[in-house]
Amino acid sequence: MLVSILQLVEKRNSVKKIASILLAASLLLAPVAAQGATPRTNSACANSGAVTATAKFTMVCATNASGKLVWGKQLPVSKATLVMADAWVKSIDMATAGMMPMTAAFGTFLNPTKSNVRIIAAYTSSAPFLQLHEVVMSNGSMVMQQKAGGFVIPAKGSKQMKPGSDHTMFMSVAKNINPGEIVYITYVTSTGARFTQPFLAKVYVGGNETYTPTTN
Ligand SMILES: [Cu+2]
Repeated sequence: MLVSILQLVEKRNSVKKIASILLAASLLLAPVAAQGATPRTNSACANSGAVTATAKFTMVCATNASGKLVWGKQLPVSKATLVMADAWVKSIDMATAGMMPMTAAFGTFLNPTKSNVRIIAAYTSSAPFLQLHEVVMSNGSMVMQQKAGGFVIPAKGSKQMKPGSDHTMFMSVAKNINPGEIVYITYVTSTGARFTQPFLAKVYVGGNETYTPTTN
C-alpha cells in the first residue's frame, strides 16, 4: 500500500516534470510560432511579392537569378519620405469575387526628395500578399503582370497608379473590402524605407481585373 502510494506520488511527479518540460518547450516555441518564424535569406518562399515585416527589418519574396522564388536579404527599416494623393482601392465582395479573389489599389506617389525612389514591395492586413503590377499588351489583349524592378518615383516627381495601367494588386483576398472602408498599405523601397498609406474603398465597375499568372 505504501509502495503503491509512493509509486503514485513518483508517477505524478514525473508527469508534472514532463508537463513542465513540455510547457517550457512550448514557451520557447510559442513566440516564434505566434509572430511567424523569420525566414532565412535565400530560403524558398511561395508567393512573389510577399513580405516579412518586423519592427527592425523587411524581407521580400522575389525571383532570384536562377528563377527561384526566395526571401531577399533583411532590409533595415527606415521611414520613406513619400506621400500619396488620391489613394483608393476597388471594393470587393467575397460573395461575388469568384475563384481567385483579387482587387487593386490606385493613387499617385509623390517624391519630394532629390533622389529617385524605387518601391519594391507592399503589404497590407487586408490581403495575404500584394504585388506591384503593370498592364501590357500580349497577343493583342491587355494582361497584367508583376512589374520588374517595381515602381520608380522620380526625384521631385510623381508616379501614377490607375486602372488599365500600373496598380497594387491584392492577391488571394479572403475578406470583404466594403465601400467606404479604409485599408492601409505599407510600401517598401529598395533601401528598406517604408511608408503606410490609407486607401478609401469604393465601387469601381470598369477595369474588371482578371489575372494571368506569370512566371516572375
Ligand atoms: Cu494586377
